[in-house]
Amino acid sequence: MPSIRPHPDFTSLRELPDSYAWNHQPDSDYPSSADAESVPIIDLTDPNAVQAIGHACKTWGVFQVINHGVPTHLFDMVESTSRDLFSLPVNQKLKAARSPDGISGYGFARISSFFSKLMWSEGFTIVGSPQEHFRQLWPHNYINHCDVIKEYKQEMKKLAGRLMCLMLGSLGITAEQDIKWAGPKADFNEASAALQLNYYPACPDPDRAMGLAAHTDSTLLTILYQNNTSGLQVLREGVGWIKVPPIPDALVINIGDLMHILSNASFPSVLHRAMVNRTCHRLSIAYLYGPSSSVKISPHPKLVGPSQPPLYRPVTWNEYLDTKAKHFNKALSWVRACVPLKGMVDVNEHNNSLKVG
Ligand SMILES: O=C(O)CCC(=O)C(=O)O
Repeated sequence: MPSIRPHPDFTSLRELPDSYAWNHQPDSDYPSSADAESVPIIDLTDPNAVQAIGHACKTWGVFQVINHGVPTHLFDMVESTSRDLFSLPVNQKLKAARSPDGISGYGFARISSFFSKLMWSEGFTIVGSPQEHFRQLWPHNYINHCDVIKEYKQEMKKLAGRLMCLMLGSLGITAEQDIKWAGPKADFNEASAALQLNYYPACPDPDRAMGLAAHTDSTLLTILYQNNTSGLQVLREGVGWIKVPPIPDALVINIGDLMHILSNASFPSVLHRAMVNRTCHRLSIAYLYGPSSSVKISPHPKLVGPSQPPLYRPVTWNEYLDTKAKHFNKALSWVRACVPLKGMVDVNEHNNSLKVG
């Protein structure tokens, strides 16, 4: 992964360098019918939230949640830590650079190696404690920033456990009875996660640039916070790219590849990308949530039967990440257990054939 080569100082560029110029034509990406479609917004205090979530997961693979219980001040704090981080001088940020075979630290988008053009963004990945890296970045002030990240991750973990119960509940699966790895309290306490901070500077030629290329997440689910600048788009089957506008205090929830497997393809993992903006920079913070390392994810037995064979073989998160690192958006087809029955469509394969990169 080309994580060490620094980006130029984005703020000094008046033109888009050729290495950042993508060949896409954004206008043709938006069919007029896209205007009528918008990603569902679900109020978690609504008594019908389970049904609404089930419907959104099946038909979109993405939705926004409001009234989720995460305190607003935490978004302000994590946004402020991210802003402080990305506004450091490049040489300072490089002290916490992701190592060539590592995951944590500062660098280009990790999917960069699959594309010939560069993405107009910087990222910082946190797995476990960020203390060692943060100490390099802010020798005198790292503890406050570590505390913010710790608190944010704790809140996200609680919300992710709750969302798991709601999503699975919509499929008739009860965490307490049907998912051993949900733990004795059925709160998915042993789950693993990474936090991905993304920064998209303002760009002199946004129509030709790409913030983060189209991809699905390798997670069970992802909880995305975006600041008040738009940029996120999801691919809607048969329609095209749909913008996901920022809503104050809302969080975007994406279905990831592992949930697609666990649901035996009932839930599509959503293809998404981030575009950039001429005047405003954008920040997003993705909580990437998956099972603990020993758990094998496979289609749930309740969703398998004579007319519904298991479509995927069991995989751990690490095995799947290795497959994704080799095959990127085709990784799901590498863990296929059998050919789909006549008439069944694998939405993910269909998405991949529509638009990747
Ligand atoms: O910035 C965004 O809106 C998308 C971020 C994302 O897809 C990711 O971090 O994987």
